[in-house]
Amino acid sequence: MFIEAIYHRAIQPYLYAKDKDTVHILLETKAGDVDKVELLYGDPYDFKDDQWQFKKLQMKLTGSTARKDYWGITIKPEFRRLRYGFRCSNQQTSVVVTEKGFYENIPREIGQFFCFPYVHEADVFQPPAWVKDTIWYQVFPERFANGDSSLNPDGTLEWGSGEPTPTSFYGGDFQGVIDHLDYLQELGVNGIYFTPIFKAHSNHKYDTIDYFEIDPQFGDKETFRRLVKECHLRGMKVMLDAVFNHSGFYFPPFQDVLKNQQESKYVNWFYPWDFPIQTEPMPNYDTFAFVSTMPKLNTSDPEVRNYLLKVATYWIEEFDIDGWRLDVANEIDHSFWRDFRQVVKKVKPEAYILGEVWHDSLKWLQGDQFDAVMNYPFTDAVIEFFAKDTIDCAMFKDRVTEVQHSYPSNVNEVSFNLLGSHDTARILTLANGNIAKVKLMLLFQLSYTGSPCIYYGDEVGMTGGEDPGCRECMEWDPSQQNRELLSFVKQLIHLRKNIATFGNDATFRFEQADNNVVIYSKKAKDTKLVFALNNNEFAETVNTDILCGKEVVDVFTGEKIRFDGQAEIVLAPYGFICVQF
Ligand code: ARE
Repeated sequence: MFIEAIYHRAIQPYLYAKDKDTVHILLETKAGDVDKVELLYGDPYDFKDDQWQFKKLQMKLTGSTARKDYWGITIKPEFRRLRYGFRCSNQQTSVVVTEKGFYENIPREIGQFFCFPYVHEADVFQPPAWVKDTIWYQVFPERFANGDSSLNPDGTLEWGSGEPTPTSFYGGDFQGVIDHLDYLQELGVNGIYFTPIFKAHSNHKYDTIDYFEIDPQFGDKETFRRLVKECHLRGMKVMLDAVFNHSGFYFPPFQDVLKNQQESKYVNWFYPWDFPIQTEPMPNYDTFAFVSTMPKLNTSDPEVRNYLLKVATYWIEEFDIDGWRLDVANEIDHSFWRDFRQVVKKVKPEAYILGEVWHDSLKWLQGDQFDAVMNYPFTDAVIEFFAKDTIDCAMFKDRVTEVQHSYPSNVNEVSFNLLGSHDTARILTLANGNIAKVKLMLLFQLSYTGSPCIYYGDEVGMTGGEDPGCRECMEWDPSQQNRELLSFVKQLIHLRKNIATFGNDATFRFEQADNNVVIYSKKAKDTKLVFALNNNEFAETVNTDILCGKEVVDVFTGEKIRFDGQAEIVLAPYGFICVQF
């Protein structure tokens, strides 16, 4: 047995309280090395004749990759206290795994064992429950719909004309969004994520001029208030984009620094390297990337902190927004985000705090900062397997399994699972125009654990390359839309909303992944879904014993199917099936 590959530590995601009564425990072993893992657990003070009274429970194999097996278990400690260890066994041997070492036999000293001292409800990470039932739709306001041409900026182009450039304007505005809320309601989405809407210079508004004003090209505060109200009337949540890592070039405090240099009262709002401040040939101050028009804000400065925290609460208190997406969240200090969470949750305990972090983000998901992050590792795995065929299905399974086991389930259930955004090429373009592949991606996204997000226009088959190509005007001409894809997306959203197991009320696990066919299951108390997705341009017949002897219902067709003997599923090219039993 490769005991050097056995890993557990009494911190998340290996140990955490799922709720006030329930503890989740995870152990890793080398793939295929261990056949059985037993949890040895009990109350740290429960002794009889000097013997610790512990119980045993067999752990479940919750996932496997080429490198690791993941073993999980859920327990409810009777007195909220817990000491525990593991016994790992295979054909040749068994070993007892404790915090203080590996043993042949169970050690007598309680201090050897891992410890969850006491399960306090106050310590449980409780993201807003409504997010588990939310299907998001991302709107880039400048490109969604032009509802009030009187607001058009100078040089506004005809809707949908030409290729978008970093400086083009097409006049998208709030009225345009309001005019299309019925479309979004019919689509079935119940949350809208808006990229920045505050007064700014560019068409993307990530270069803020005034954090307390709506950009005039989108409308005014009253129109925005109406927009939020209309969304709420339709059961849709509203999330805005907080650009706190940097301001725009024309942000008055930065302009003051340019004018008064080190004499400026705002000099500490930024990170000047030396004076005079200059933007060319290279900025001599911190910026986002190396973009001189995006000076980095010093979020450790008390004045900046107070200013930004006021922004955070203002848009909640005055307009009742439901969440914040945090731009370049990973480059702002953690202490600022802890304060941010405090003030936001104080004014709206159910607000959703979503960080833009493209990499491992556990540091921000300890319950003291973000509720979730934009799950780009999920995005990358789905795109690389289904769209680009740059990884095989075993690698796809491994990548998704690793992401799934990198975070507590409380986090996974509200993870913002996207296939693309305003920063990435569109999924149909990445799939080389293959609609069938796009359908497989959407099916996987909308049946996976978390809170899925649809990027505007993907549902009607819009194409577009990297930024700014992915920011074309929304296609509203039905004759130019892929209406068949649109009805498929509506069907998926309907299934996710009406079959709890399709969404978060179920345990996800991969069952098989070979020959470019992925089979996974979603298990709930009294029902189970099995999905098989064929990412081949040819038909594939797959055997899967998971369905042997089962009578199932195809959730897409309603057809009853009985699998006698060895279950065989014939999948059409890029075909899929989802059965319930
Ligand atoms: C403009 C041009 C781009 C050019 C860029 C850099 O349009 O073509 O590449 O300048 O000079 C906003 C605008 C962009 C604009 C940018 C800079 O929307 O159009 O780009 O400002 O002026 C990283 C960051 C991530 C960031 C992306 C863009 O980690 O936070 O880069 N995303 C946010 C927003 C953007 C926004 C900004 C930040 C700035 O979502 O829309 O850009 O406020 C890998 C890495 C990621 C990296 C990602 C994308 O996956 O892991 O860290 O994200 O690639 O590059």
